[in-house]
Amino acid sequence: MTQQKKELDGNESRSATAVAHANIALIKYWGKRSVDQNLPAVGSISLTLDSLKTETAVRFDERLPNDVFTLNGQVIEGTSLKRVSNFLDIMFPSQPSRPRAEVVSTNNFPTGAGLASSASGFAALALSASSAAGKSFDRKMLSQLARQGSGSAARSIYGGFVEMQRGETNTGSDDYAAPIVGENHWDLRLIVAVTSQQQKNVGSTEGMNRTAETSPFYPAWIEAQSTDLKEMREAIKQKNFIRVGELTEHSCFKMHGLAMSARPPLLYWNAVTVKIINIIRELRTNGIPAYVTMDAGPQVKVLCQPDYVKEIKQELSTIDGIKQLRVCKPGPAAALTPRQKEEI
Ligand code: 2P0
Repeated sequence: MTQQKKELDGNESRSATAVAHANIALIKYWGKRSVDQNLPAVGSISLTLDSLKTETAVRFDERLPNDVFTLNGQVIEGTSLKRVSNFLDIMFPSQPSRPRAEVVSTNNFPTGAGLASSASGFAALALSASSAAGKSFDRKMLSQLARQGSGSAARSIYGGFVEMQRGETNTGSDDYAAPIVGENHWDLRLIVAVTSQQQKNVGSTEGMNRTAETSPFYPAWIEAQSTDLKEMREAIKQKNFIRVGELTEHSCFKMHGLAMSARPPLLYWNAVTVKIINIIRELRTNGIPAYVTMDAGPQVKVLCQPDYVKEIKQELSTIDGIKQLRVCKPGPAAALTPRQKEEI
């Protein structure tokens, strides 16, 4: 994104296509210090995944009367379209009647089901839309932009292990992600067990806000985060698998305990989620190092080393109700595709 491009003006149409990969938080983000600006109340650390991705093509066209958003071949309207339109508005702050856009997006995994589709989605949109609009944004600016679409999307701008920092300013000028180590630093695996393809009942934003307003544990969650982040950063750099695994589970169960303590409580798991958690704990007592993490949905992601994948998959295959198992490796940063500058 260092290349200078002419910004969109006049009667023209410009397009760009980008791919971004989902990321899974090892140290979780939950809670906002500003809802309006989507500023996280805590930092977070994630791993970008190679095989869960979103490809998004954006075409700005002065002749379009409205934005059009297609996701996985379906035209999307209502709140999701509004979220995309609001995001595009941010890119034209001095232009109240910005050119409308056609946004065509494809996820190669279930959408809105706790598999970080908004992370890869808004990261791909930030990159494709800014490129199509001729804006020369560096990675830091892209991360800030993606964050305004979805907090976790700030991390999907980068590959490998990534840290999102909680800023201090009112504007969010210091709320952005940065890489800790790239995707080639450490050959780990994350086995994603899909237990439900359904969209979650309570979205992350609503869940976070409810938690912040009603959980008696929320101040303690905020307080402890910097220690978790520091320990995880060090464990990743040292490639200390057991430490990374323990910290991953600690942050995950702490986040879910926090969410369960909201009023009304948030419970993102189903019976299969719990079965998987128990199987992994059992495997560990039998000497197989593996650790679970769950997000705002019932899917379980199992962190392990490559040598144990076969054995863990075999154990998981004994559980009824797992719809899909996907083995992911550390993945790359968001990137424009070769079709990036299709002029219509
Ligand atoms: C995370 N999650 O760190 C945490 C853990 C889910 C559980 O970030 O409101 O879609 O759009 O900023 O990024 C999912 O929430 O939330 C999320 P918004 P987002 O990955």
